[in-house]
Amino acid sequence: MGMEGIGQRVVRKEDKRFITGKGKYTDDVKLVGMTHAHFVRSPHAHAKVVSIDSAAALAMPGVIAVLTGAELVADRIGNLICGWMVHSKDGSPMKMGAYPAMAPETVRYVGQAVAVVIAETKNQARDAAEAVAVEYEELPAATTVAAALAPDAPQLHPEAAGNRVYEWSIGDKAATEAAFSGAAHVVSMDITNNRLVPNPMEPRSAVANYDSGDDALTLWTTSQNPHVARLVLSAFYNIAPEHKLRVIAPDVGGGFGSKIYIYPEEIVCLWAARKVNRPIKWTSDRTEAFLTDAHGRDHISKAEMAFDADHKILGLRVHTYANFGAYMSLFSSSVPTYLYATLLSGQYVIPAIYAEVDGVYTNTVPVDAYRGAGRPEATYLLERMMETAARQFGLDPTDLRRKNFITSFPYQTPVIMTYDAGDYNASLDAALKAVDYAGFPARKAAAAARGKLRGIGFSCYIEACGIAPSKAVGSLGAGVGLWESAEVRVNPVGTVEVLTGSHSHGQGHETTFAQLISERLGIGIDQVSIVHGDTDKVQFGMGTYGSRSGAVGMSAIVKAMDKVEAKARKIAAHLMEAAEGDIVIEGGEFKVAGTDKKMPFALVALAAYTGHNLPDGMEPGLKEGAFYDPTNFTFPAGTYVCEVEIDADTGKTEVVNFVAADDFGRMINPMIVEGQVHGGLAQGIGQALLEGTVYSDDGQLMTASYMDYCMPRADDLPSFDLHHTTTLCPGNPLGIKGCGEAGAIGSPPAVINAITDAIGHNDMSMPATPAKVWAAIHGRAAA
Ligand code: MCN
Repeated sequence: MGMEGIGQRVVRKEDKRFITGKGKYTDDVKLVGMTHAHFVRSPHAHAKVVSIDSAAALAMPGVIAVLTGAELVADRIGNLICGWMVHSKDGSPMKMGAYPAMAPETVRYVGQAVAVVIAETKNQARDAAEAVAVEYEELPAATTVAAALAPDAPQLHPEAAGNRVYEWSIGDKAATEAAFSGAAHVVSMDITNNRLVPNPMEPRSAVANYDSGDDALTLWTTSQNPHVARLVLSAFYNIAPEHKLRVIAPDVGGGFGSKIYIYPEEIVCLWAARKVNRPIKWTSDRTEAFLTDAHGRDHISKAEMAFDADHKILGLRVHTYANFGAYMSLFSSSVPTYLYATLLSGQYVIPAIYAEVDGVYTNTVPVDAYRGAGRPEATYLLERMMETAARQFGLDPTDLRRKNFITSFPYQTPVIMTYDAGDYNASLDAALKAVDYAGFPARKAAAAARGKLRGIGFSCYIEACGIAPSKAVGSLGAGVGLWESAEVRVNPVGTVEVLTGSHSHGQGHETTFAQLISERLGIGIDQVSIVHGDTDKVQFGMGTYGSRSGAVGMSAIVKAMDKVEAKARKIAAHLMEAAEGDIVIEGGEFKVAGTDKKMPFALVALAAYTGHNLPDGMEPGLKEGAFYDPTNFTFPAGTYVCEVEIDADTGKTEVVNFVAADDFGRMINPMIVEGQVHGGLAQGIGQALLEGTVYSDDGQLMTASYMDYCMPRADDLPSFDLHHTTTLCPGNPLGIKGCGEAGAIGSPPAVINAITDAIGHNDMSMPATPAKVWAAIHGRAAA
C-alpha cells in the first residue's frame, strides 16, 4: 500500500480549490449577452389561474420577455415525470397528476411557478416579476395527510380519487396476522417522521445557452446526475434531441438528494433560451429554496410488533401514510415504498412482516429523496419500537436487540432484501465499550446532582445502499438500471485521467477515486485527475445518490483499471523481454520478479503511444472503459449511542456524548469516511432536535427562512466519538459499503431514545424542541 493508496487518510485534493474560493459553480458561469430569469410564483396553496397580464412588466426597463405556462403547453414541452412506477396492492398503477413546469391552469402549492420574466439584469427581472398581474380564484387547500384524506377534502388531481397516489403493500399479510395471533406480547406505537428541507449550502442554479448556429443547447446546472438529466430533458420534455443537448454539472455545493431531480426551472430556462435566443441564468434565493426544493421524509405510521414469551420478535405490522406534496417528483414514488419498507427487518430476525403504505397528495412542496430517503424512516420506526419494547418488558434495550440480531449470512428478509454480510454484535460491543455503558448510572446520578436529567439511547441501524442492481430495480418499477461507467485514460507521460459517471458534490471523489489509481499504479494522486459532471466529456453515467459512488462507481473504475493494467503488463513484459506473469507493479515501477530489471510506469505509457515497439498485433494507446452493474445492494450497519442532558426548567436538550460504531467494509479514506459520518450525524441530530417544516392550514410554509427553520450549528453538537468494525462486502471487488447516508439514517432514534430515557416516558416526537421537552417533563401540552 502506497502513501496515497487505499486506506490512507489523505487530505482532500479538491479542498484547496474550495477553501481558496476557486470553486467554479453554476452561478459563476458568465456568458456574453447573459440575461436573467425570475419566476412568478403562486402565493396560494391551491387556486385556478384565471388570467396573467404581462403588459406592465413588459414595459419595464430591461425586460426581454414574460413567458407563461400556456406558452409552454403550446410549445408541447412535456410535464415532469416520476421515473419509478409503483403499483397499488390491487395491481393498479400509481396515479400521476400532470406536473407542468409552469402551471397553465391550476396551482397546487405556494411557490409553484406560473410565469417567468427574462430581463437584462437579475434585479430588473425580479422587479418586473412583481408587476406581472396574475388573477387567481382560490380553492380550498389540504396540507396534511389527514386533511387530504378527509371526506370533504378538495381533490388535487382529477386522476387521483381521494388524493391517493397508491395503496401499496409488501410482505405476507396472512403470516403476519398468524404471528400476532400467537404473540405473548404486542407493542404498538404511533410514529411521525417530520418533514425536512434539505438545505445544501449552494442553492439551485441553472444557466441555459442556445447556439442557433448548431441548433444546440447547453445547460449548466446544480445536478447530482447530469447524464440522467440530459436523458430525461431530451426523451420526455421535448427540449432537444440528446446529441444537441450538453449538460454540465460543475462544482456543486452539496445536494443531499435534493439535486437528483430535474426541476421546472431547468426546463423553463432551456426552453426560454431558445425562444429569446440569449443565454439565461437563474439562481434560487434561500426563500425560493425552502419553497421549491423537494422536501424530505413526512411519514405518519402505526406500527405493531409481536413478541413471544421469551421476547423474540414474531412479526411486524406497519401502516404508513406518506405525504407526497402536490406532485410526484422524479424518484418520489420509490422512497416510501422500496427504499423504506424493504428495510423494515432492520438488524433483526423478524419472521413475518407486512407493511402498507398509502401515498397521499397534499397542497405542499413535492417530497422526494433526502439523505437516506426511506431508510431513516424505517430505522426510526424500528429503533423507537425496540427501545420502547425493552422498557415495556423491563429489559436492557441492548439485551433485547442482541436476543433478536441476525447472526448468520446471507440472510433473506421477508421484505425482499438479502443481507450479504455483517456482524451486529461486533458494532454493538464496540459502541458499548466506547460509551462506557457500565458507568452510565453514575453519570446519571452526577447529572441529577447538578439538576439535570440524563438519558441514554441506542440505535442499531442497517441500510441498503450502493444503489443498485439494474435487473432488481428494473423489476421493481425503476425506469432505469443503476449501473455505473468509467474510463481510465493513461496519458503518454504516465499521468491518468479517470472519467466517471458518478458526481461529487462534497463527497471527495477527486481524492478517493485517485487513491484507487494510486494503489493500482503506485503513482501519486496529483498524477491523477477525475473528470465528471459533463455529458460531452463522459459518455454516460447514472450519477450520485444512494451512497453508490464508492461501491458502484469505483467498481467500474476497478474494471476499467484491470484492462489497463493487463495491457500495460503486456507492454512492460515485451519491453523488458520477460514473461508477462513475472511483471510486478510496485511504487510506480514495473519490475521483473527475481531480477533487477525495472522501468517506470511512465515509460510503459509512453511506449503505448509511440507505438513502434509494441507486442505484435497490439493496438497503440492505453485507455479502457467499463460498465459495472452491481449484483446486490451493500448493507452498512452499526450501533449509535447518544447521551443527553436535559435542563428540566427550560426543556433544552444537550447532546453530551455521541458514539458511532459503523461497518462500511473496506474504507478507501478513513478521514473522508469520518467526514461523511460527521455530516450525516449533524443532519440526523438536526432532525431529532431542531428541524421541521410547519405549514399553516391554508398552505403557507411558515418555516421558509433560517429565522423559522432551525438548522444545527456547531454548538448544538458534541465532538463525535467514531469507531469502526469491518465485514467486507462480498458483492464488489473492493469490499466496500456506502458511508454517505449512514449518519443521517441511524442517529435520530438514538437521540429521541435518549430523551425519552431521560424524561422517563415515551411521549416525544421530532423535533424535540425545548418547548416540547419541557411540556413532556411537566405534563403540559406543548405550545
Ligand atoms: N468511501 C470510502 N470508503 C468506503 C465508502 C466510501 O472511502 N467504504 C468514500 C467514497 O470514495 C466517497 C465518499 O466516501 O469519496 C462517499 O462515498 P459513498 O458512500 O459511496 O457515497 P456517494 O459518494 O455516492 O455520495 C452520496 C451520498 C449521499 S446519497 C448523500 S445524500 C450525501 C452524501 O453522500 N450528500 C452529500 N454525502 C454528502 N456530502 C456532502 N458534502 N454533500 C452532500 O450533498
